[in-house]
Order: sequence, then structure tokens, then C-alpha cells
Amino acid sequence: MPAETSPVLWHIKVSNFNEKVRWALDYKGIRHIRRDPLPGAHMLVALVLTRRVATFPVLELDGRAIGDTTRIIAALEQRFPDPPLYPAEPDQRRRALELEEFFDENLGHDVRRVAFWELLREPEFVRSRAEEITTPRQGRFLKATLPVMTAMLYRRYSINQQSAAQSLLKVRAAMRLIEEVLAGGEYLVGERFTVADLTGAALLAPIIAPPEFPYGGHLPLPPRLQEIADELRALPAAEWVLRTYARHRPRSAEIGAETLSEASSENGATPVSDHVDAGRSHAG
Ligand SMILES: N[C@@H](CCC(=O)N[C@@H](CS)C(=O)NCC(=O)O)C(=O)O
Repeated sequence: MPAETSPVLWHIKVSNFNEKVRWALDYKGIRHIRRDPLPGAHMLVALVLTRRVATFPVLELDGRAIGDTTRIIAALEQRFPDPPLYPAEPDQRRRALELEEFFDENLGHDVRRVAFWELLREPEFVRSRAEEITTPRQGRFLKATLPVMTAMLYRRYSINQQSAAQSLLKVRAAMRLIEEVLAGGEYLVGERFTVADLTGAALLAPIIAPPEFPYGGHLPLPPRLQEIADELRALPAAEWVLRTYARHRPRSAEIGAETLSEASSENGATPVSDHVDAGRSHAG
């Protein structure tokens, strides 16, 4: 696929929902372009692109702009069926899609709410580490706008002490559910990696921090969030997240990522893992 017709992913680097779609693109080996506008401005960008969805990620694919991670993965599955993320067997497929929906609604938002609550109540910490938590460009912007951003995020995501406490209970419950559904096995549905595993692991990634999580494996955390992360990392489902990332999270299929990864290796950073089961590269 020539670069000018390559899919374009509009994303936020540290975000778990955005990681869900990056993983799907990388798993299928779909060469694509990534763009990460300033957080806050992204809602407007999403609306302009899709005319109906105000959230990131958005994927431009074959002249369409698609919002919402579930719809994006459905479109990828249709356009690039191999390797599949949906099970072929109808009953398994229904269960995988149900788990995807469950994690979207009962885990992803809650991981984000807990993380934002703990981070934003430590403005000095955020100011001193803003460039590491986001990116150098976004960090400068975040420092300059922190009080406004904090108020906006609290309102937009209904973040307060009580809702954050409820969300932490929901994250723990979702992790216990993962353990129960796995029942000692490796996969949530059937005998192979599916959209259910990808969604559960990606939405937990910012707090579990698997080394293959491309933009956030080494984020500094304020002490109380570190305590929460340590507690969650001790649960069996966290072990599963680490294993799932190690086995199934391929190296980035972003166009130009090879150069970026070489540059970061030279700077001492660890490039994304490439010892995985997926990884056919679709032209480009
Ligand atoms: N259900 C959506 C959730 C995506 C989402 O919440 N994205 C956040 C970034 S992590 C966002 O763009 N929020 C802006 C907003 O809520 O207006 C999906 O699966 O795509």
C-alpha cells in the first residue's frame, strides 16, 4: 500500500483505548501512519474527522474516518482478515465480542479514572515529570495548562474521590473476572489469542506496565498510584497481561518506526518486542 493511501491512526500515546487499536494494527502487520495532536485538541480533531465521534483513537481507512475502538477493530477485521482477531466459531465469536464490550465499559474508563485521580492530585509531581508522562512537546503544553486541563478532565471523565474509589473496585473486579474466565488457561476464549485478550490486556497496560507497551512501560508514578499499581501487579491477571504482551504484542507497524526504534535503542531505550506469533506485513 503506498504511503499516501496508508491508514492513518490519530492517537494519544499513553492512553489505553488507543493502545487497543495500535495493538490490532501491529498484530495484523498493517503499515500505517500515526499522528498525535495535543490532548484536548484531539476531541475537536476527532469530531472534524468523523463528524460524530469526539474520542480518540480515530482511524482513517480507505477514505473513511472511523471512531470508537470496537468499530475500528471490526473494520480492520473485515479489510485485513489475516491474522484474525475474531474467532471463526460463532459461539466463541459472540463471547469474544461480549468480553471486548465488557472491558471497554467496565475496565478501560476505570483504569483511566484511577490513574488521572491519583496523578492530578499531585500537580507538583505532574509538573516535574510532565515530559516523561506524555511527550516533550505535550509535556510543555500540559505544564502550561495544568489547572485548566485538570478541571476539564475531572468534568469530562466524572473524576472525584468517590468515583475513583468505585473505579478501583471495578478494576479489581475485572481482573478477578479475567482470572476466573481463564480458569488456568492462557486465552479468554478458545485456544488462541482473540480480540478479548487484546482488549483486556491493552486496557490494563498503563497500570501493569508490560515492557512491550510502546509508550508507557516505564512511566514514573506518584507514591499512592505506585502503591495501587503494586497491589494490582500482584494479582494473577497481571501476570497474564505480562505474558500476553510478551507473546502477542508485536513490534510497531508504524511507517518509519524502524528508524524511531533504532534511534531509541541508540539512546538506551528498549525497542518493542518482536518475538510474537503475529506479524504479516501488509504491503509497504
Ligand atoms: N469507547 C471509546 C472510548 C475512547 C476514549 O474514551 N477515548 C478518550 C481518550 S483515552 C477520549 O478521546 N476522550 C475524549 C472525550 O471523552 O471526549 C472507544 O472504544 O473508542
